[in-house]
Amino acid sequence: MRSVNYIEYHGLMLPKESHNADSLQYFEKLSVMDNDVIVITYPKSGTTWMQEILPPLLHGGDLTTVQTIPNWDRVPWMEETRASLVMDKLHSPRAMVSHMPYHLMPPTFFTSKAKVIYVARNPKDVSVSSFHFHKMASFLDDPGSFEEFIDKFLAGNVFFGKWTDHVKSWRNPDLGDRILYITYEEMIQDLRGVLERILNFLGRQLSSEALDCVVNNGMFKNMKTNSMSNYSLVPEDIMNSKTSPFLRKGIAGDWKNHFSAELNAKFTAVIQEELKDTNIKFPWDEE
Ligand code: PPS
Repeated sequence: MRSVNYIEYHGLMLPKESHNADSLQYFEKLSVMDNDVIVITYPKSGTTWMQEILPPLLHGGDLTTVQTIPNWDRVPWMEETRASLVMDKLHSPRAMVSHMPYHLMPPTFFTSKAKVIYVARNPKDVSVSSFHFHKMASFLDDPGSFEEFIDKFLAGNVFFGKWTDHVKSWRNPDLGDRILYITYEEMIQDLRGVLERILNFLGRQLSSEALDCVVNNGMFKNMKTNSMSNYSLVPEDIMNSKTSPFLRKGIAGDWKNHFSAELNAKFTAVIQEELKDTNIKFPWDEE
């Protein structure tokens, strides 16, 4: 909390660049609607990817908003400063994203029937992606060395706190069948299959041709060239893509290029310990 770059919200560090008292008050008072679709992610887990694929899935395959509206206004973060400016402009059903843990969601979320898509990613790859993001984003603390950053990550001294707390909070049984759990790794392996699961969960259909277009548009190499999704609209003094592009590698397993054997053992032990009293299992557990 000591850094000038963050404000504290219920014990979480949030970047001042995109969060303030007004945006958090807006978040708390937000009227969540029954047909809203909310994507929940711990940062660096596939948020931007979902901002790319959800609008055409919800709107008959139409790619117009993906080609004309920046991702942060197209599928806004509920807690960020842009939310109050764009929320009323969203087409129904609205799609929005949030990095918040379950217990901090606004009161109307709990009384609504809004559906939730939770995207998880191997925390080792999340930490690598976050490390590079901290280097390129001037509004975040300098990450220090990779090893130093991993210590902060494991301790939860990073924006939105500990990865394990986030994952655990969203396993709340009260969510019932309102929530669909997917992983970044499944999207890498079989994007079409994941999109079909999402359509099924949302009770929607798309023609095979329209789905092909959504898949194609959501491919990493195509998102890289979409100025509405690659953060090139952000001034270089805020996000310096020469240091590291926002859409950096877009792969699963890049952690293997960053972790020593010792660091890997330490990381695995901490995560396992913090999840040991849960029944949460992930495809990367055996790696
Ligand atoms: S943020 O800052 O929380 O919104 O970041 P987020 O969008 O959640 O995560 C950024 C990482 O997601 C990768 N990404 C993709 N990977 C594969 N395919 C597609 N289409 C795609 N879109 C975004 C992005 O490259 C970041 O991961 P890294 O590992 O840094 O490349």
